[in-house]
Amino acid sequence: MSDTKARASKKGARWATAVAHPNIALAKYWGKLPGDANVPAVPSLSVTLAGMRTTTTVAFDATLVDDELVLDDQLQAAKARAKIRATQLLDRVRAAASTTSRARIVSANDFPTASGLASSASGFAALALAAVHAADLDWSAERVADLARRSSASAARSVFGGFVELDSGSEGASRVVAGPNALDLRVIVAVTTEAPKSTSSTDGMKLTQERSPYYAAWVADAPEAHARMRAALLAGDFTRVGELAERSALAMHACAMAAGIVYVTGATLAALSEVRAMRASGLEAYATIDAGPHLKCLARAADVAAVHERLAAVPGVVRIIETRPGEGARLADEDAS
Ligand code: 2P0
Repeated sequence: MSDTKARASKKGARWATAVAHPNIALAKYWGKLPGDANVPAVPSLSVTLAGMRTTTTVAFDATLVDDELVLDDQLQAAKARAKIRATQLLDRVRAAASTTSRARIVSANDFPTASGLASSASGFAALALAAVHAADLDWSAERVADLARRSSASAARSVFGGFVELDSGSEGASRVVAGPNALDLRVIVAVTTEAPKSTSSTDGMKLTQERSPYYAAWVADAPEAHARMRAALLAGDFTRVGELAERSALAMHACAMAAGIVYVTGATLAALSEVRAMRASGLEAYATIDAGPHLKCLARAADVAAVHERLAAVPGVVRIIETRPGEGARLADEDAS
């Protein structure tokens, strides 16, 4: 269905359903600029991952006295972090649409929520797109991404498909760098737990900024690391992208660890060792790790089966998810996948 037709058919209905995928940063962001606009302190470059998805419906309803958020079948308490952030996003949409209606949000992930698999990225990207359409606002993807970024910075990147960058600086804008087929890349996720993580990204970043003796060095290094990643990606250089991605992840974690923030577990480190053993044995794979204990392995399409088998055998790895570069956020009735 075309965008125009989708909007026309929803006119007056005041609800919309959107789907979005998580993304993982190949060049990481960690830390925020001062102020309350939620702008990253460093630029980042990510890949949006088909193979995991969030589906979110927003329905404005004038009879509701408060917004409601049902996340993975659980009604969230008024004080829950996700509920507060969702209401803040809806407040921005209500202001733009000149409405006071509260909304019911029903959101579901087909992968572990809040455990470092970027569920807040896909969650707020899907929420932003669904809310904007439910309110009948005719916004560009860039404006939807700006809305999503204010709730969770990495969510701006999930609005777009393929390889996406998110700026630091006053604007915190995001854009596509290259389409999903720009690089022969697959991402094999080694899930190490289904449980939520103990320290949120927001809190982990704040503590890192306050306490890490290496934070200034991280901020000084990251723009150049991002520029090198961008160049390697545009050159189609898988090896260089992999090397830079592993370096970025380890630099981020080293900086956070120096502040006492430890997201990795024994299983994460065992998986990292296995990825390095793969390389030593001629299987070219690289590791990246986000604000949680899972390991994401970067490999070429032809090597996915071999990487899957070796990661699945690592003690502490509970299951494997195979993903590939995918599309950005879209309305459910435009979803062909
Ligand atoms: C990233 N992460 O670039 C980095 C690397 C996790 C590790 O962005 O505070 O959900 O909600 O804006 O964007 C995760 O943090 O943080 C993240 P908030 P966000 O992908």
